[in-house]
Amino acid sequence: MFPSDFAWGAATAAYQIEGGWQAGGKGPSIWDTFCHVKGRVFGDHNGDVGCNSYELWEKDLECIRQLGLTHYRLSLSWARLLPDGTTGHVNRKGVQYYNKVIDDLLACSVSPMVTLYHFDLPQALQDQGGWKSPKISAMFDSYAKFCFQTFGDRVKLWITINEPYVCAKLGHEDGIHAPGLKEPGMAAYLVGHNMLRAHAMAWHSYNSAYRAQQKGVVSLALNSDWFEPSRAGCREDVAAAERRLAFTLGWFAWPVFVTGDYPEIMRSAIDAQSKKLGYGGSSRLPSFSKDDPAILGTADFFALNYYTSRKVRPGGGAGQMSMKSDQDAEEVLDPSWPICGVSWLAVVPHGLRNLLKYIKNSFNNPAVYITENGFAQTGPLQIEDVQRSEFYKDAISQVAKAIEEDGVNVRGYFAWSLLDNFEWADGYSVRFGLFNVDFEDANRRRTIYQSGRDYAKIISKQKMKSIQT
Ligand code: GBH
Repeated sequence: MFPSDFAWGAATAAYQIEGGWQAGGKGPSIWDTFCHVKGRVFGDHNGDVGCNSYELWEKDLECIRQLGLTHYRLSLSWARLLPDGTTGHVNRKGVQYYNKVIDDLLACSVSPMVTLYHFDLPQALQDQGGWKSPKISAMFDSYAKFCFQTFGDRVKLWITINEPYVCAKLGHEDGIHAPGLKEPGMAAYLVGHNMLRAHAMAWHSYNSAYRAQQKGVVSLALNSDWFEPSRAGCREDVAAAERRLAFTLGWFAWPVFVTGDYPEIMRSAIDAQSKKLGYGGSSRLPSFSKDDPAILGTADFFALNYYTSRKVRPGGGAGQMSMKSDQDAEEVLDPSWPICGVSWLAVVPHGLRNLLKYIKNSFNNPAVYITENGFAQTGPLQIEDVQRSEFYKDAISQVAKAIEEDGVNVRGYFAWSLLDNFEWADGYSVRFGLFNVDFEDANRRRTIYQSGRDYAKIISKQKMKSIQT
């Protein structure tokens, strides 16, 4: 049984849907720069136009209403609001755009959940060192305060940073996301560190200056797969799966929810590997100092993005300076976990329930919002997307079990995504939407998928139940 005030939502992110990359005074972001270099993104696709939500917001609102969502998760484009990244110059048209989105949602009784940062750093700040620079945390804090001040009278659910793991690792270790840096085993830890500082500063700002009046809640959205030992009960594999989880979820959740510092497993593994490789410098995993904001306790709820699961055993990246080598954990595909759609997404519904149970037990039983969960389509367009319907049905029934049988305090579920959109390195070749978007059509026509209709049915059934009881 879902609580009567359960949030039934869908999510998007600014760069993936808005387009209007230069419209109305917007400054460039690192994703604009990244996509405009050939050979980086599938088919050299980019988000210049995207779903054109900058001009077609009202079409998105129709989709939201058609699904019967109680909540909509969107992100703000930092460079649309503050073109050079600083509050020295505020772009009024950007403020107007988001004001309209927020006001329209509220007029339709849909609550906004707003992410301040979903991968799209203003290029002007990248030019000053980006997330590797110690200056970035204070800059993010100013931006966050500006947003709380401007929109916080109406927005009550805030996410500071979406998936610091992905920004750090894919953007600075693998180089497959903007800003496209490949500095394995080094930059990602520094970026993660600065993201934690930035998040904590913004939370403290909200807590001391806005919370009393605005009465909202603030967290950061953490992605994690569920990890299981490759050979059940094999001690080495169990330990490898634990390390893999610590390096993904623990990296950020441990400091914020448990100790104020990184998991011990992570610290000792990185130190040991540094020694082995004869790396003489100071630890590659930075330490928090007295001058840093307190990290512990800087989340009012747990925001989880879950997509898939992996089996794990020791090994991988041997002898290299890399996160994989630090973890000594290799992922193995389980043949019984079907992969359909995008290559990385093995469908493992029970992984969601296990992860929720793990979060309850490891992080002191927090209120949890599943801020993303979804399934992709590739190849020929299928509007009757039976597999995705099944995916959502199974995922939601796992959430119900987590609530009823495991006592996890799940407060909401957001499908990724409302619309087919720019899927980062995969461009438009991977479709995550509950609505199809025709990217050949100048009007970017939206058409509901069968999975969208089925999600709408689930929501309306749950709303009826909550009225009856
Ligand atoms: C989310 O990340 C993002 O928040 C969202 O913007 C995105 O659209 C959505 O997922 C769907 O991808 O290609 O083998 O290197 C989820 C975490 C981590 C999942 C990176 C895909 C790529 C694996 N993602 N992973 S690989």
